[in-house]
Amino acid sequence: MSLGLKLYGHWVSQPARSVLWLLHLNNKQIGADFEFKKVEPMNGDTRKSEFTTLFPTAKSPAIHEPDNNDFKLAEGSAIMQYLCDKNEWENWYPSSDLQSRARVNEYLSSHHTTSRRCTLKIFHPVMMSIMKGKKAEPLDYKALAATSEKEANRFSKTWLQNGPFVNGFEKPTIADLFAYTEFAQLPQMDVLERYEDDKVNEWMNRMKDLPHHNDMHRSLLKLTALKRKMGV
Ligand SMILES: N[C@@H](CCC(=O)N[C@@H](CS)C(=O)NCC(=O)O)C(=O)O
Repeated sequence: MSLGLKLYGHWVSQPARSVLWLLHLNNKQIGADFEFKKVEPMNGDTRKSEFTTLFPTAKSPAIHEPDNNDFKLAEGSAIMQYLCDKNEWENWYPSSDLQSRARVNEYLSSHHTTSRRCTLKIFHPVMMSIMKGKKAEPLDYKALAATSEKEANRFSKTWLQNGPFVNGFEKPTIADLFAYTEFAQLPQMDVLERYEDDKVNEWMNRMKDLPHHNDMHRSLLKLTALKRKMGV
């Protein structure tokens, strides 16, 4: 039986977790409402031809709706925008108020050159060190923590000054789901205990209270347990 929607991704991937969280927050369950197809970026799965023929961007997350004109879409933010529009999840991505929608888009447009640096500059070296195990060069965690503080501080000054959620919203939107997986992973992986910027910590606490938070981050915490065991 086709469930209509196939989501390709991995639980450790930040944008994949944001998409999975959005689906769960809207009562969409794996196996009941959509199919979750695990792709392991570290094994090069996203560069294999079975994946790239469907998704030439060679990155996950990506979705496929075989019964809907064989629709295929990659890029976490584009997927979240599409799912919200299609399912009328107005509270996560406003459609009737153009200015509210534009404020969500404003954050999403900046994400890859700002918050995403948490993954590129900090998460990736930690991940590589877990993968190399004993052969890994010791990481400079002090420097990684300092970089994390810099990114969090910039995020706070740009996006958390005008309200409890990103860009002045009273309730979380897909912008928060997208940003959270970037910033939360650093304390989750022991890069630092908490951020110096209280606005960031308070925002993270509000996000932690959302349903399904712990389920969405279970794999990352398992990875941290492995990292601790290996002493890297
Ligand atoms: N801009 C993309 C980034 C996606 C991305 O970086 N995906 C990683 C996993 S987190 C990936 O598939 N990497 C595989 C590779 O680079 O070969 C998005 O926001 O969805």
